[in-house]
Amino acid sequence: MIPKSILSENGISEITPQPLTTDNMKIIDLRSDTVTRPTPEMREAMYNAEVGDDVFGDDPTVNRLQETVAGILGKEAALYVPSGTMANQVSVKAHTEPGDEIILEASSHVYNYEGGGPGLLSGVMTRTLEGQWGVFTAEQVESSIRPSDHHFARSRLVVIENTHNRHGGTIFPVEEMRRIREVADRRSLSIHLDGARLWNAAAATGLNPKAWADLADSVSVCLSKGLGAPVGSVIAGTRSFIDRAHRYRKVFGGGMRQAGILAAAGLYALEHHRARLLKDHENARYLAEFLSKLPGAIIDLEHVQTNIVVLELGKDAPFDGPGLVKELRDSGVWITSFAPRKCRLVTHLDVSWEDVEEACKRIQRVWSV
Ligand code: TLP
Repeated sequence: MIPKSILSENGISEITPQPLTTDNMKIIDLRSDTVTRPTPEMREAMYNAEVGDDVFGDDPTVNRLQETVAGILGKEAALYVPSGTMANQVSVKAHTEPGDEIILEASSHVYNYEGGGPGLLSGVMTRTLEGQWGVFTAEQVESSIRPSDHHFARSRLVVIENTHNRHGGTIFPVEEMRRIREVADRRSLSIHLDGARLWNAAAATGLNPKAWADLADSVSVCLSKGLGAPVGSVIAGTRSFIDRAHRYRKVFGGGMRQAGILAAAGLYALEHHRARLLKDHENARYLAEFLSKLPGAIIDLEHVQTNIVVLELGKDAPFDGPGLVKELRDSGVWITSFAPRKCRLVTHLDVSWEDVEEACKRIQRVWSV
């Protein structure tokens, strides 16, 4: 228990995060599901965490988190790392040799948002595939594999992102992944699954996360997105792969000491925040349906499958992307723009149903001015 001394009279912890406000207006932060702050119960789990030095392998809470995630994903071993980016980059490094080529979707996180990590950290070339809503096919993979000839880079790894961030939280179908697995086996490639939001794919489909994990050699999952932990991702794979990854985690500076304090939040999140992701999906759908009725707003409702809404601004829309971000920010609704006429709205643990309704009212006002 958190000691009484840091509890206020009503028993609510004084460290309970207060809603962000500006000019007495509650801010509804839809920029990302990474913005969540730990709940009082999660903070209590962190407070009570047993810790040790994880670089020596001594932190019991980190060890428990790793075993738990390996168990959920049906892998031999797992490794706690500070971020999703490190999880992906350590995995690319552990699968490849400099000069190899990795095959990945053109809008993927690993290719677009990780600072050129594959080139910088692993010395690999990238071969991008144009997916449909983030989904590419086994045929595309097969035709992008280079001949085995000393002129060419060695095609080594396929990276699949599920759910797909830039394509609006879309789910990679298990069936297509199985076909890609067959090509990978036949052509000696490995598969890394960037499952930062695999939990959302599982919640939305009712499938076990193993349905995808079984088809990948390595999987990275985030604890600090929809699950609401403050920090951390986990890589899972075979024991020998995780041994290699462990070495690169150290090299990349990701060895942490009493990290059990953070891992405890991850364990709490896995236990308590997975089922509730469906609420975020319902909220995203409501938001998407509302937005789709606004003049000039273009939303493909079929592809709003989880907690991310991509809003395209057509020629009748009153704003471009950055313009809408600015207007809404002044109204206390925070969103992001990732292309001149595209915005992203993400629902999460810190956005209630009432917040979504309120956000719709504010968006309606801004749109009508
Ligand atoms: N995505 C962030 C930003 O970097 C864009 C976000 O707000 O969505 N894989 C996927 C699919 C991701 O969406 C992200 C983060 C990561 C990996 C990296 O995770 P972190 O931020 O923990 O390094």
